[in-house]
Amino acid sequence: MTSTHRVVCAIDSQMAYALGVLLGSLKRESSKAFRVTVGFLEGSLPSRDREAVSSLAAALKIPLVSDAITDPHLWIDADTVALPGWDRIFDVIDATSEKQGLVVAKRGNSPGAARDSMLFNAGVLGWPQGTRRNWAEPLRQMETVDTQEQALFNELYSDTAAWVSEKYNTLTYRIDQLDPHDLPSIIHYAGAHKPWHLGRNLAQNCVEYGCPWSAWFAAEASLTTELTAGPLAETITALQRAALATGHLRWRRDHSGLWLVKLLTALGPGARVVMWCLGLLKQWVPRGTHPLH
Ligand SMILES: [Mn+2]
Repeated sequence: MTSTHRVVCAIDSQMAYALGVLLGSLKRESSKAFRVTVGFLEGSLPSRDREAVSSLAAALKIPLVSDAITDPHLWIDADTVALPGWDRIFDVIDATSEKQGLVVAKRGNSPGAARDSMLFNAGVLGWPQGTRRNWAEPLRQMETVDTQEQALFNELYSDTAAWVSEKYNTLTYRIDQLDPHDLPSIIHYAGAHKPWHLGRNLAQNCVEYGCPWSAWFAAEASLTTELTAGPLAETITALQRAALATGHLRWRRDHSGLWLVKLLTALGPGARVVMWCLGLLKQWVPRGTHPLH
């Protein structure tokens, strides 16, 4: 049994602000103390961002650590938000054996899940006590895919893993299919377009409709209310502005949401008219995949 929960994630400069909002939500909704390890590739996180993340963590009273990880921990993508009950997953991690190797969340049988053959999404992973399986050789033998580490973990662990409810890694397009009496504890904004790409003057529809992005905007509002009174106000504003400009546009179908969000944000005040027109079509568009509702 671990005394302090451990959470691990990795970011580059594109995800610095997202991590700030996630840290705030983890802290607010935690039931006991935890520490966070943030990984980054050499050269991918300027010292300005490293300092910003460190000062945010310090202000939130979250210990940041950076040593090699041998003890049980929760891996979490920075494009997630924590909601009440998120740290109950540690009960399962503590009860999972080295033989099982990994704790993963179920994926629903939605059309979205059929996009690839992977049994679990790697955005939230519970690593139990014990040594990890050798990944170098399997990785060499695998064909190259878009989400390589996800394919690798599926290959290595899906036969033995301990499974938890989808509520610990709720992909946004699944929101409509969930049990309203068993709400998500972690929402994962997988996909190219993210809540922080949307100009906040356009967030209103989404918040009123209670779309999955509204949970992220609520976490952002809590963080800024909590921290902008102090010396971090400028840091947060700078991170927020930088985050708005992140995201690489590509000519691919799964980037259509990002194109829409970028276009609306660039339009400024005129975007409201466009959104009203597009809103007429929204009953045919699944929730959680765009800012229209
Ligand atoms: Mn992700």
